Amino acid sequence: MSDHSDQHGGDEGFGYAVEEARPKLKKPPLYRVVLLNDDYTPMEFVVQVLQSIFGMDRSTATRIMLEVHTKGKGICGVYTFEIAETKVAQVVGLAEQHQHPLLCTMEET
Ligand code: TYC
Repeated sequence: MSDHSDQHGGDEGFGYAVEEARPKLKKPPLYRVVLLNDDYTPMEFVVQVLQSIFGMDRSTATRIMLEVHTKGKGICGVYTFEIAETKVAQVVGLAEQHQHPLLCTMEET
C-alpha cells in the first residue's frame, strides 16, 4: 500500500492513461455534383453553367454537356459538402433565373 503502482499498475502510479495528443487529420467526406438531363434547357446555357460555375474550359464543358444529354446525367466535379452544396445552389439558382428546368444534385462518393 505504500507504492501506488502496485494497486494501479501505471507508470505514474495512479493508473491514468497518458496518451500522446495526435493531430486530427481525418479526411472529410466528398460529394459528386451531378447534372441531370432535361428536354428544355438549351445546350448553350448548360455549357455556360459548366464554364462559369465549375471552371471548365469550353471544350470540356461541351463534352460534359453532351454526356449529360446522351446518358441522362454527368459529373461536374467532386467537392467537400459545403462547396458541393454551394455549386448545386448556384446551378439551380441560375437555371431558375432563366426559367430553365435544369436540375443538379449531389451524392456522397
Ligand atoms: N437535353 C437538352 C436539349 O436537348 C440539353 C441539356 C444538356 C439539358 C444537359 C440539360 O444537363 C443538361 N436542349
